[in-house]
Amino acid sequence: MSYMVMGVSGSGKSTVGKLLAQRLGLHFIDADDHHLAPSVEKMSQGIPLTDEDRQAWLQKLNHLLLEAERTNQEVVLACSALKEQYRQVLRQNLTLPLKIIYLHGEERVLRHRMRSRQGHFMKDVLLASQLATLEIPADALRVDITHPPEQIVEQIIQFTTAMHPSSTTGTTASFGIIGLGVMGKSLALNLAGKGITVGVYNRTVPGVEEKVAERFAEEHPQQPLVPFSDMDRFVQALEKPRRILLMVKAGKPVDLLLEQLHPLLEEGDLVMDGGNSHYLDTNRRTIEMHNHRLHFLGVGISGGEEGALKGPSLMPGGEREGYQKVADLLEKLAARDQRGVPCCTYIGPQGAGHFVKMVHNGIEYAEMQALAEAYQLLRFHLNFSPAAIAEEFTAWQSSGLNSYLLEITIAILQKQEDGGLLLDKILDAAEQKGTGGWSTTAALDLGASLDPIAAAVMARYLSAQKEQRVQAAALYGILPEQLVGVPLLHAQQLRQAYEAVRLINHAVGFELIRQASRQYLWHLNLSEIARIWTNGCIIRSELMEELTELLQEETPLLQHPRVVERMSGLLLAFKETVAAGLKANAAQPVFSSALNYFLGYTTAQSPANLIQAQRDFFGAHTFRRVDQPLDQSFHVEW
Ligand code: NBP
Repeated sequence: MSYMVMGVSGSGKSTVGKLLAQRLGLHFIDADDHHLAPSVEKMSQGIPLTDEDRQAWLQKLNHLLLEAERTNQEVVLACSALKEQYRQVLRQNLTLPLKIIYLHGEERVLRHRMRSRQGHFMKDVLLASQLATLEIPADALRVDITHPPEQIVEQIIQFTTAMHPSSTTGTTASFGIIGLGVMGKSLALNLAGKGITVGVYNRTVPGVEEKVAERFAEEHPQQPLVPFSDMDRFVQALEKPRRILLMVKAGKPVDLLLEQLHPLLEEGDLVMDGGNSHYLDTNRRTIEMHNHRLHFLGVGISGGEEGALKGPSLMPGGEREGYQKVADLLEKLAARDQRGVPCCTYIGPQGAGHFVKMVHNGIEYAEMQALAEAYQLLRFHLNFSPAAIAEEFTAWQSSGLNSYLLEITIAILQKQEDGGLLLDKILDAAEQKGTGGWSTTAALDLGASLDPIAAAVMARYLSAQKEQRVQAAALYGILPEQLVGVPLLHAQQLRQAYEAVRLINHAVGFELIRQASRQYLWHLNLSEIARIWTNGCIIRSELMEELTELLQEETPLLQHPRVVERMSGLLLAFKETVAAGLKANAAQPVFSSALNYFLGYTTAQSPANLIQAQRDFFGAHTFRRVDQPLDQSFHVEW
């Protein structure tokens, strides 16, 4: 097979191409050496070439490739080949495959390289026009140019090896993924697209799931994916220490796979569970795998299918030593924050990664429900059309409330099907997979308040009782009342209430993490957790950027001076929104429980003294007195 190393000027095509040719013992062709004289002259004057200028040059290169093929010579061609139509000319009449290696670099890196290059005819002013012209081939092996040329070439060779595993004698993959469902496939493509050879395995269920890995690799012939249906061969094909990510359904399948895997592994190998496993299961599995002298990480992954493909937020927890063995790959896999730092950090020991992912999902539940409640008020009580709500939400985006969930809500409100809103055709019964409920249980176990998140979980359960709701609606005849024209509520107040709800949702979520950190001695860094949630994950938002800074201090979020000032300014609109909404028959589980939580949280003298008195009255449970030392308990014959 021959190769074409392509990319814009400054990407290092010639260097990488030449080195690759040397390593593989192939003939090297540098396309720059074959430009016609008028084109070289034009380029040195900073004049971009036209397609017409390029035509004769591309045909000349195509002849060279055909000639190499005719004489059974494999070659490495270094050529910009920016457009698909140029690549078509280059490939014309070739019968053998021409593997495309695309050298990818950010503009500032390319510009810097161009400026430090002496005596090359390509002016750096042409770079912008090249980048505008570039059509990245979907089937190319994409390699990041920030690595040294030797490393890039190594990646390309690994890729070749992966494509032809039979030509190798041992190791073929740097990373292994078990479970090729939605997430496993996307994560494999993410890593493979970065030049990492990924061994992929999926179970075989006769007649139902057969050759899943093989079919997946066949669908992506240009990616360095090495498929296996045999667990033993899969394990043997991995570089040591082995790094294996399980992307299977949480629960029993994880235990079954670990049982199957551990006898095949060697001391120091690492297994990661990337599914939404319960953190207590991860605690247990960490110990079990440790006893087998294996490393184990519970890796929370957020971002859905698209995030997995383009860069998710990763929350790895477990033994730090295990993390260090895979940090390079996980950081490559992850999204980047605003400063270009990977949205991946070592979270803490045991099941800390899965705990944090669980709370992420809890916050996600409350954020989704809050948006649903805002939508409901606008649509059914303030008479906004779906298009007007989308417009209103778009305005919210530019007033500090931007978030991924708000973005997708706007898109949902605009999605039409057969001339009507698709949303109106969706059954109003929310489903769930458990993580929101687990957060609530964890809060109960840890003695933390989680009101709006718990309310969001319960709201989903209530929504799922569709039949009973329809019957009850008919029995009571309670209908949404219009708030239009009534000076009780308008969209601006609702916006402020929504802002307050979000602050509270996040505050309770982070407090739950703080509580777990204290109780389990995990030493979690809340600010760093907020940072890795600023991109790649479902709850990424402008607010999360701010929380990264606010959480650097130990102060609970709702007591941070900036939050106190903000909440104080929002409170009136928040109360008016909830009051008006309830009065107009709008159920607002998250809005109202967030408000209740907030009012309770800011009440210095609560009525809990009465609770204590009642407990002592009927059960002699004792109470503490404000006029006596607090380490003493009292009982009274009531
Ligand atoms: P899918 O349902 O798409 O895929 C599940 C995978 O688990 C399939 O490869 C399936 O194999 C495999 N599997 C099952 Br089910 N039972 C197995 C067993 N006993 N042994 C071996 N493999 C088994 O799920 P997904 O959406 O890719 O999610 C995978 C994990 O990631 C889950 O824990 C999920 O909660 C978590 N997660 C999902 C998302 C998301 O947005 N989807 C985001 C973050 C985390 P088969 O093909 O042979 O049935």
